[in-house]
Amino acid sequence: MNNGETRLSRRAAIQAGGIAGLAGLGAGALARPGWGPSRQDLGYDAQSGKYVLPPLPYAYDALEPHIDEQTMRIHHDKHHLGYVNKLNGAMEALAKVRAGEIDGGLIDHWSHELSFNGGGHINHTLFWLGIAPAGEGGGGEPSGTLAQAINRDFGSFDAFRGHFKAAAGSVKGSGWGWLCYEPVSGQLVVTHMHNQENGLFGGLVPLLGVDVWEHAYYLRYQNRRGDYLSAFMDVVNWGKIQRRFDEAVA
Ligand code: MN3
Repeated sequence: MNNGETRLSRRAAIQAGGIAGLAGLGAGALARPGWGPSRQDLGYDAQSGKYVLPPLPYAYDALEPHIDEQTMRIHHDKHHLGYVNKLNGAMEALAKVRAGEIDGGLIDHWSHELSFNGGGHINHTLFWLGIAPAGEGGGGEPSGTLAQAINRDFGSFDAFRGHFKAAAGSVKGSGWGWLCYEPVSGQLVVTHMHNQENGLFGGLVPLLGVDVWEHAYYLRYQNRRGDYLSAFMDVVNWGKIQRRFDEAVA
């Protein structure tokens, strides 16, 4: 899966480009992995310099009956917006700390606010874009190189599906289940993360995430997290996940 030539040429370009090359790498890293064509779609408005709540790419009721309209409205418009607002607030507060306007002893508090709400914002953005209504890409099974990689690394799609659901289902409290690309070994891995931890900072490239905080399913599924996870698998947008995978291994 790894293309050593591409990696080498990219490294050579960075070395040749010096600081400009590093800046280019930063922009590339921001754009990975297939989150959308623009920063606006990723939840960042470069003009205002603020993180923003990206609109859903489908109607609130489009995932019925798998994920209900009321849950989608509350989850997107209230919960996700809360992460965005608190992420912007943390960035502003940290700037004030640097300017000496706020007690430097609050770095610990604002650093936690930054990582928690930053993770929450990115996780949710990936979540909304990783699912789709039936007939518009949602459901079914992956094909192409992603299917080959899943078969190679998990044995079969059914084995992956069981592993993914078990990892997400066994989160203690609130968190996320993830399918990720692990760039050191070049393998796909399934893992779970607690609260709003974000594997981007650990080098994992997230491909498919499922929110297992109770706000993501409790209205329709109550304590039956497994039923929610089965329904989630019926709305996965495998075409989008394939594009994220393509960019991760490029
Ligand atoms: Mn959530």
